Amino acid sequence: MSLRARAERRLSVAVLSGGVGGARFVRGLVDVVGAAATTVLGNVGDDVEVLGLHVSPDLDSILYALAGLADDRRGWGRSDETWNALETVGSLGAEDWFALGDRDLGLHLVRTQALYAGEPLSAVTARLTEALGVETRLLPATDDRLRTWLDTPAGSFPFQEWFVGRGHRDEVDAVRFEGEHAARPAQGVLEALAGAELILLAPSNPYVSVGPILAVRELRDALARRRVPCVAISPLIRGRAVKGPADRMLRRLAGGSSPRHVAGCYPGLIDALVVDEADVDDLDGLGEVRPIVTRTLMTDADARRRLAEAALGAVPA
Ligand code: FO1
Repeated sequence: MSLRARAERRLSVAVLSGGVGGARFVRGLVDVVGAAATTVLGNVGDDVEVLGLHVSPDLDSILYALAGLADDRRGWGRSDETWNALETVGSLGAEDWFALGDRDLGLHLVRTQALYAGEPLSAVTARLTEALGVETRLLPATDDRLRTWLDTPAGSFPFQEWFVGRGHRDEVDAVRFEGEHAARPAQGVLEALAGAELILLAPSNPYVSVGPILAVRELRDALARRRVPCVAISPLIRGRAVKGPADRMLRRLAGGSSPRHVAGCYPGLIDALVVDEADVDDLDGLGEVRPIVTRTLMTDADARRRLAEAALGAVPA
């Protein structure tokens, strides 16, 4: 079956995704298979409470990307943003290290109020998605509190304190997920995995973006029991991350940053790994994981679509 026919048949896809790279990839995927056929399972391990507001950066990166509201250059937050509220916060001597723009703030206000009133994160997310005209289903991996912590030589930090506050400068000795034992998949997550004809792991950091999603035990078990192909897209090219600390983390925690080290982050969970053309001579040690070689840098909409099509190619005709 050609890629076009596959897309026209609306192959149903579940994609596990972190923020920046994942959001770009999801845009390409939705272009190819359509919004109705796509369910995104988003990371909440880097959620943070700022100035009393609940911020879900990865869900928001995906939401803004699909709504056409994302700031593509910055990679997070909204385009056409202003920072008046943050300036006021700073001038009052309060916490301004985590930059919330004026437009972005509106969304955090609505989400926080709903959570405070007892609405689950998945329900608020569905409402926000609908209000922004996004047809793709976006589900947090869990409605329960799950927070990523990094153990470093300088101490242990919650994700955003390490990532933004300290500019992820500290090497990471271990990644932990507070709340992982109690976290249950959000409503719709297991059904999305069971109904998918293809499961994708977006080109996101395996440790701090996909890792917290897989820390939800029932979700991980469902993935391990899958009857459909699961394909990861490597976020690295020639062992280097396009953005962020994934390469340094892999070298320190896995002993290297080649395709086999990326695949090693997902033992028993993936059938294929999409790698960049530049890595074609570095495919040893993948074992049962089939390499799919293509250009992985998502420079524009065409490149995003081509990458999604390459991953879709893992489904037998
Ligand atoms: N990233 C930064 O590097 N600095 C910031 O001040 C910052 C603020 C911020 C506010 C809202 C939001 O949704 C994301 C924000 N991010 C910021 C991005 C975020 O820290 C990370 O990109 C993700 O958590 C990792 O996927």
